[in-house]
Amino acid sequence: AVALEDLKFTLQEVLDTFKSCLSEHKEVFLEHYVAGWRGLVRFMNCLGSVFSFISKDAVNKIQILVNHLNGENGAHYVTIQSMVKYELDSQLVDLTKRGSFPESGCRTLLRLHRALRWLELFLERLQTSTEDSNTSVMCSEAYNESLAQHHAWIIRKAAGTAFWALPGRATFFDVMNVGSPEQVMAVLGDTLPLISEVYQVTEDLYAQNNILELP
Ligand code: 1PZ
Repeated sequence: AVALEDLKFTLQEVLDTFKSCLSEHKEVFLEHYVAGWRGLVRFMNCLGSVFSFISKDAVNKIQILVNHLNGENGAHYVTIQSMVKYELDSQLVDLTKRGSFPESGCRTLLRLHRALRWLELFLERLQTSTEDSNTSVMCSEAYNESLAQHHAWIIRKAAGTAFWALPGRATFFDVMNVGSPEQVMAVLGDTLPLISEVYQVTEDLYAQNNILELP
């Protein structure tokens, strides 16, 4: 029989992956970043099939980055910093309108990066929530403050509809599979600063290179 534990997701693992993203010189390892995203997608899949249109897009983007990592120029993709430098220096990025490079690492990662801001805002809300807090409300507030600004109307509608299918706080905590609500809070307290740091380092890098609005 398949051990249930192998199938079970635990948020702790995912959050630990984000911890290993940053090098001592504050570079972000793409391999770990992608692994973190894989875990988040697994988590999302545990929440129900309404979220599959969201996870499909995330999986697509993860795959594009993995292909870069495993491709012949993989050595340039070890960190987000080296990726940005390589792609910009070699003119492998569409800067103002979509064209020859719809799968550049820079534009692909930017989409996940923006979603990471959503995650940060959502987890912050979860951390300060109480038993009667509404996960759908927390989720859509976080979304409206972040990702929504980059999404067309039709996507915002679809996302908004999916949010209402989110399980309540207690179930949400169960799916996280890290233990009691107190333990969930402790894990969030440990990891939120790391996610924020990964987000901020990436944000600064993209800002310095003027690539925060890649098409
Ligand atoms: C727990 C509930 C999950 C809520 C997640 C909130 C994010 C909602 C995003 C809904 C959009 C999904 C449909 C795809 C949209 C794409 O058009 C955009 C832009 O990409 P482009 O078209 O430019 O190639 N894709 C994105 O914005 C990336 C979205 C990734 C979302 C990952 C969420 C991960 C959540 C982790 C759960 C803990």
